[in-house]
Amino acid sequence: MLIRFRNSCDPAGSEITPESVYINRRRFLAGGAAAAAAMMSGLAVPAAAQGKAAPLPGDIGKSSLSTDEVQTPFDAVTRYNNFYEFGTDKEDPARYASQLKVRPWALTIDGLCGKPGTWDVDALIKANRLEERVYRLRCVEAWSMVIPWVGIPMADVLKQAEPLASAKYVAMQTLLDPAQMPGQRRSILEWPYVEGLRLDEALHPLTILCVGLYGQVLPNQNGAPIRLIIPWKYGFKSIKSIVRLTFLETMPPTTWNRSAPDEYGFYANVNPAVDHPRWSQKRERRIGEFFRRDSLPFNGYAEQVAGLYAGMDLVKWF
Ligand SMILES: Nc1nc2c(c(=O)[nH]1)N[C@H]1C(S)=C(S)[C@@H](COP(=O)(O)O)O[C@H]1N2
Ligand SMILES: [Mo]
Repeated sequence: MLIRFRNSCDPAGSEITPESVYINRRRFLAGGAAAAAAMMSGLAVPAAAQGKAAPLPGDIGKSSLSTDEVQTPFDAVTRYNNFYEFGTDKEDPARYASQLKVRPWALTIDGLCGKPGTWDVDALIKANRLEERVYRLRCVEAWSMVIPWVGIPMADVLKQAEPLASAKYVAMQTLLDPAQMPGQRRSILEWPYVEGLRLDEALHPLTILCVGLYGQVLPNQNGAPIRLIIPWKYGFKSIKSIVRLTFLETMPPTTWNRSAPDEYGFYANVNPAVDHPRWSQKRERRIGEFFRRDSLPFNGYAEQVAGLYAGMDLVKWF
């Protein structure tokens, strides 16, 4: 039997309305009490359920880079996910990611730098200043959320490794462990999931390594214990459960670009003027809302980041 795998962060034809209806119906059925119970339960703090979680430090700073838009409810943020290592359905990560052992966790930083090394993520959390960053995240599938992420500016972490002048890019890699990640037993994508940024994008003050959300330790389905959040690019750039960051001189390969180069470029900046070959990017649905809204260049962060791309043809470099 030939199954056409929908080879993408890809809305099925019927996808966009049903998604938000799904969330709304679930929330309606669940009711406030059940939703609150879910928040208090292990789903909210999967690492704690393993008995090893270092709770986030209490003094999480607020950031002037946060949006004051309405935040997407916690249950949508943690039950409607893309994390193909745990399956391709939006509910799969919440269902299966709790089996991932996220502590202790080693993050290696290597390549073109003066101080390569391996850091324990909890030590990294302790040693750095955490900030809450309320950012929009816009999926290439034309939906978006507003999430109070908690993270460390990526620049703070990268600078500790002392990148050399020859370093122009940062390659990033998710854990490869098919025993823990059932999706990796299928060749849906080439594993491990890899992403990359130009070094100036990685060092930009908006870019964070995220370790929590809604003031809590990052749930496994959202990419525990440490994942990227880069809010002006489509969600697939924000790689989860990172084990390695490597400074390179040349542009690294990226998973979705490898999988479908005509559909997913290296830059993947949110650009409503460049349609995906199979659907429009002009509008998006904020999860939980009924009417679609216009998508904004750079996901609304143009003022901060457009300068990074001065002189580039962003239709060619999509
Ligand atoms: N390792 C890995 N990282 C990933 C993905 C994935 O499948 N595997 N999906 C990406 C996509 S398409 C999106 S939209 C975001 C979703 O993040 P969230 O589930 O925390 O909202 O994670 C991104 N990071
Ligand atoms: Mo996505």
